[in-house]
Amino acid sequence: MAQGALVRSLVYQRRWRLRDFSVERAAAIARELGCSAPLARVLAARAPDSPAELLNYEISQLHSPWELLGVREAVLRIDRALRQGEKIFIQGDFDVDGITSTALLYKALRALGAQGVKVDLSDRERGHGLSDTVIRRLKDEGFSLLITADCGISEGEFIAHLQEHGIDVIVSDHHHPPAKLPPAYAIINPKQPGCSYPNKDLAAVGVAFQLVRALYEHRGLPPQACEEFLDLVLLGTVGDLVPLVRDGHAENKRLVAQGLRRIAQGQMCLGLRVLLEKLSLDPQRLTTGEVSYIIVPKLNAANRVGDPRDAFMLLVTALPSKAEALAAKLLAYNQDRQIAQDDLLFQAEEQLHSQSNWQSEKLIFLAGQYWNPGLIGLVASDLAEKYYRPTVLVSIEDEISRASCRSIPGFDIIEALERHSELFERYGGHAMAAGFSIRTERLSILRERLRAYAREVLRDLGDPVHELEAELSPEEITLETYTDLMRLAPFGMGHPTPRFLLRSAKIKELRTVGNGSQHLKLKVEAGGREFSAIGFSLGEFAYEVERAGTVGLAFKLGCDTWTGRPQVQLEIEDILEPSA
Ligand SMILES: [Mn+2]
Repeated sequence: MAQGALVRSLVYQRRWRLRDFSVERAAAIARELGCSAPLARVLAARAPDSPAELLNYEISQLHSPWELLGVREAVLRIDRALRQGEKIFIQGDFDVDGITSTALLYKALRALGAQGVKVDLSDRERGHGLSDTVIRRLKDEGFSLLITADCGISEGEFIAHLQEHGIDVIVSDHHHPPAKLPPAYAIINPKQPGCSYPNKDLAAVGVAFQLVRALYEHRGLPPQACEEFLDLVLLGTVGDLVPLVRDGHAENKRLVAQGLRRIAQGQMCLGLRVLLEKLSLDPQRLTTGEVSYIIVPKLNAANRVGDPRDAFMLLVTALPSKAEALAAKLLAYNQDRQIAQDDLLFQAEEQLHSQSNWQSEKLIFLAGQYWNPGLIGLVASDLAEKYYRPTVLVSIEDEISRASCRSIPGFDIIEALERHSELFERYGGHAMAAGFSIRTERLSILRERLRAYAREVLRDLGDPVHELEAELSPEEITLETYTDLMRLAPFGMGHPTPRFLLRSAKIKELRTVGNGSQHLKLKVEAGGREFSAIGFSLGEFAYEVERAGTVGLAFKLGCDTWTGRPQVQLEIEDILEPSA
């Protein structure tokens, strides 16, 4: 299998491609950094021009917050508000990025002595961002400064109105800016035109963190003073699915690594400590996988089936009894969420399979009366992954319906929506995930237009192609290689755990293990060596694998500590045709 060539899975509808990288560059990296050949191959593929960047966690290497356009105006305005004792209002979004940004700004302003800081979180009924109710409250209660967190960039009208009434607005956001920016006092958004901040992928909590770093510096506080907020930065950054690494730039990964380091040292907010305890997660070994699959869903369950303020309060409370009660509440919300999500997924698939041409359409578009707007995004994700199609799920309501969209690589969903912007009441989001509200009578025209556009853009869409990072020879499959590769951790969005190719392995022993025989446990032989391997969720393919005899393996390198003595283990992702 040459670089770039495709090989087929023997058990799934998937194709695999061996990633391109320069062999010479990999050799040079191994020499320069004194690392193993396998690690050098991964670095040559992911960051050929800045390999050391991926191994660097120094917090001092974060970009200067002053590079954010608008941050100077914002800092001076907040400083004035603090000195004059103005009432400050924070409007935050309701998801985990929104509540962590809001909690971060709230805690920082309080730490700087602000007295009358008040917070509002959007909810699904009112939609993201500002609302008439909030605006009335700001005027009635005499607020003179509003700071947004993870919202605001698309709210020109509200913001114009506030500015006219003498309330200054500072927008801190990271969503895709509209063509016409809001007339705010200051806008901080790395994606806005003219902003030279190099990391365009900051989560909103990263934007809030940089704003606070600049504010602290301006007020003469030591830089370390901001580090207490890194637990929040970790949660929001992982929770919002922003890439940890892009084009060799790794600021988000650095923020996440620092958050994990602080938590491992026991430094985190009380609410998170209590939640970790309830979930039996060990702070010293916390991984990004646990954050995204275990912790974030609990914090988000509050906005999906309960009240997002419960999740926010958990992150800011200093009272142990309150933290206990709130964490318990989040776990209960999460159970409700799980049941309701399964039910909605079932309904959605039933509708999909009843559509006459569903298999040939390139975009899934489903709509149901009063589907829970808090769950349509999750189910859209499930469907987009399962059917490998961009997916739009609409909750049909009387006049205005709401929808969530999830996409696949090669189809920029926010761009697709933008082409029909005249149809929407509101819309916003990113390339892979977006949402909109629309007059219900326009749904059918939108469906036809989006499908037509998808047919064009995704004309050649085949089975998904997955990437193999590099090949490993049997001699390279060792504990030392595993340890060296772990220098790349933490892994996550845009920076996955490397997956390798072993060209040809002979199945020596095979059995199914786990509840319902869902996993495969194997002994394989390659190059005269024997390795143990585990294939999670591959149990149902035991017969095919045994019959194949000799196979190729797509795998991650793992470490088995079960016997007490750590041993290298192949974590099999897929069983491939053997390749020469
Ligand atoms: Mn966000």
